[in-house]
Amino acid sequence: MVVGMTVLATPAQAVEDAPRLYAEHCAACHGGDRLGAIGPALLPENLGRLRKAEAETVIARGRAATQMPAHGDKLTPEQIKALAEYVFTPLAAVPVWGMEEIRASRVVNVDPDQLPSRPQWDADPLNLFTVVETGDHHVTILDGDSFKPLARFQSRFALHGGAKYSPDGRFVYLASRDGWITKYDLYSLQIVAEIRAGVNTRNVAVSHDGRFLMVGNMLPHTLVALDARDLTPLQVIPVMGDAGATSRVSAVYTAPPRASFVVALKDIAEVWEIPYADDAGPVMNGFVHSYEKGHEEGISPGGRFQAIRIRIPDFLDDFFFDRSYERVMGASRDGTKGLVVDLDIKRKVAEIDLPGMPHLGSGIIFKKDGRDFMATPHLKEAVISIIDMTSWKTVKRIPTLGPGFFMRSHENTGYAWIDVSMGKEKDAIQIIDLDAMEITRTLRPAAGRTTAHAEFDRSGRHVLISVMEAEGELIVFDAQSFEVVTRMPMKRPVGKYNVFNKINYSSGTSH
Ligand code: DHE
Repeated sequence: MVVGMTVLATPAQAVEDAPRLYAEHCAACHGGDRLGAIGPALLPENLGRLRKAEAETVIARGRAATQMPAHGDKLTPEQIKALAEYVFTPLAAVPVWGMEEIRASRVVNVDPDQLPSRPQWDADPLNLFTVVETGDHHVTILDGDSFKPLARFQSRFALHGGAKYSPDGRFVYLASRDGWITKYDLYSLQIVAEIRAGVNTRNVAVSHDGRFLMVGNMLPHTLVALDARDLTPLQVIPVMGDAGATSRVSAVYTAPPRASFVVALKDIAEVWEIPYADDAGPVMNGFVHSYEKGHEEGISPGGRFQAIRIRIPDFLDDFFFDRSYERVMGASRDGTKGLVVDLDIKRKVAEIDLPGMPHLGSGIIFKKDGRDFMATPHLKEAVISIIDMTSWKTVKRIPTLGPGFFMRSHENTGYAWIDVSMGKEKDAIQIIDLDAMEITRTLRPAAGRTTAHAEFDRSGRHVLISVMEAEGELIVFDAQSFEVVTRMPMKRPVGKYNVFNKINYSSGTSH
């Protein structure tokens, strides 16, 4: 039997044929090596949470608002299945993506010296939100007072993680799972430069002085330092342990009071700290040598960015810092506990009772009776844990309607907003009274639809929540009365990031 010009194959033949089918139908846009070209990389790591069944639908029907065409009239269901299987198969070897490839990928759209010195619009520049809409891979820049969009532009495929701002809040940096880093100017509403720093990237951090970006990669196993001004690559740092084993980067964070980047590693039981101050001086044990000579002269051989290794008794992920940034909490790989590592004395100093896979990265700090407490959701348990940040004891476990992903608060509110989207009641948002340490209200602003990820505006008066569906919306609440103020249709708005809260390192949001 024949469909179009294609002879129908048995499932086994289709699987055998997958590389040829890929070369014929996919390689032109996604790259012969599956590392991406005008289309995104097709590797299991980059496809993120796309399920195979969803991938089959995209191959058959195409993807709306992108250049991905439908192949359902050219390929049989078996062939489509085999292709989906093929793109979910890891590559046999870690691809090369070194300084040469990174440098060659850089696109500079505007000379940074030619950018206007003032915003080209009328709104509070510190009360903007960057909203990442993964439904059609766009970003909306939203005025946080009028709730009107200032701009909406196409992003790279599958942005992930928080948008990061320059310290003055003027530029926003975005990272895609495919390794693209985008620098966007909020004053003139345009992309300044882009660079592909990895094949599969975890996230990007911005130094507190705004000079450097550090990109953490899953593929290859590297960290990449960029000049924040125009994204010139400065240094590629191989992520390698003592015994020569390499590791994926779990995430890279900025520790402003220490003028350093702190790195969580997936496959090596170490925490890395990378100082970036000009007078960082010789760092302690375990230099990590890099491929490139230092961008600036006179700093340690091998490059400006040198990692200090702190050996720890477990693999740690998903970091959360105390206010001083001296102590970092991490979740153990088996998801049963947390560890506290002191970056000054360079060892584990406490263990925290935290079963159920805590999602520390979206935790918050709040004060009660003069003490700092940290609250975190859990990905696998319907509970919010409250930890005393002095004794590191879990002082309360607040039961919720389900396990959740994100949590938010603000200095001007006594409440924290959580989702329970990892459980069955995906449409519920719960509000915790932080003083009483109890749930005080449950909202269901979009019955039956996945609702998650809160972010406060600059003043703490409003809270924005996402309905994370293809035809989703952003819902604005009054933070005091919990009433809906307005709703805006959006295409799977995943995350939203307020400029003021981010650049001031609000204790109620992620950094
Ligand atoms: Fe995320 C942030 C890891 C799946 C939406 N996510 C982060 C960060 C890490 C991380 C390390 C912090 C980066 C930063 O901001 O600098 N995420 C992971 C995973 O390991 C996980 C579970 C599996 C994976 O696919 O990699 C995962 N994340 C998801 C999703 O499925 C989400 C809901 C939708 C999506 O688009 O992928 C998702 N992650 C987010 C968001 C943030 C994030 C919205 C930023 C949170 C913030 O407010 O700062």
